[in-house]
Amino acid sequence: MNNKYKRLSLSELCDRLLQFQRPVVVMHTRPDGDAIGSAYGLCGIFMAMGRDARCLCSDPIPKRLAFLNNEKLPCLEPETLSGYDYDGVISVDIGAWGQIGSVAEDLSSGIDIMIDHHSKGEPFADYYINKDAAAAGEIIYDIACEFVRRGRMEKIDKLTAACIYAAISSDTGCFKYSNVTAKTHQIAADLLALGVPFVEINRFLFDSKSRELLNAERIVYEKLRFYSGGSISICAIDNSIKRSNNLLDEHFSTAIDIARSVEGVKISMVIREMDQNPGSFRVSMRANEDIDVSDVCAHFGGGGHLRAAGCTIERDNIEEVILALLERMGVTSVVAEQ
Ligand SMILES: [Mn+2]
Repeated sequence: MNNKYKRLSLSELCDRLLQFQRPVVVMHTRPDGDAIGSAYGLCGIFMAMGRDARCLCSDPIPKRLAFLNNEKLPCLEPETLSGYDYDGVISVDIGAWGQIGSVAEDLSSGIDIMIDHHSKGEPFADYYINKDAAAAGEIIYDIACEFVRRGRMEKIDKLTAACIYAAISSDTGCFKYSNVTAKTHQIAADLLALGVPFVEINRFLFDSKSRELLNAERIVYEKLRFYSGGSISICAIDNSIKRSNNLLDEHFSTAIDIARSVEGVKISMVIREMDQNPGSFRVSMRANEDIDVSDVCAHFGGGGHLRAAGCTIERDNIEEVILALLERMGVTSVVAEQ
């Protein structure tokens, strides 16, 4: 790892956080439940300590996850950042500078502290990275506990607890992925004891579908292709499919779960052309076994975890993206199987 930046212990991290009165907490582009829940959770902690904190994201919060947003934990619009008076920037759930997105240019003094749980990636600020944490939300919980222990806040309020719970539940697929540890469940138990409305949160996260999402899933079932004796599944969604069905990228959020759910599949991929950026394809990859998919993604400039990773690939069309990925993975027959 780059030693230009300092690795912080949890205690040092908390010392540093206390230096901020009006921090901005930035999350990655295309924010997921962990990014949003962790950022809101950290803002909630700052607010509980009498500070003023704001979340920031280059992309809008998806409608599906909007239930985590509310008046108490306000989000800055990217275009208002330059006029906003802040005294520090903390990134959560961001493993690489490139994942900050367009707001990176407006962050004049860069990032002060990086809080993350991804196993690969270059620190771009003094950092606290816990690779054993199933979600950035687990780290936010540890931070909250440290401040309670120090008497900086009385307890974790219900809203902050809900955000942290949602972050963890989101990144663990409702506590069923391989990243879950005994500690994950212990934290969840602590949060439940604080009165977190886990039924509602998990229903919003996993069991609630808009008509658009349902329509997108129908397309995913139709489009799913298989390679390498059925061990690789790929769903490719370009802008023409989205346009002709009146759908956006965010509606395909469950495509990867469908792709990975098929019997015999070891590696699943969803490739989506970006709504605003034709020719740019976002790849999500999952392994059902201990196969390092982050390696393949790293080759294309992305990264992530052993069994869950992503990258962005620029090509003329989506078929070329598929070919590039299959080639990198050493798949010899690039004809989709029936
Ligand atoms: Mn995460």
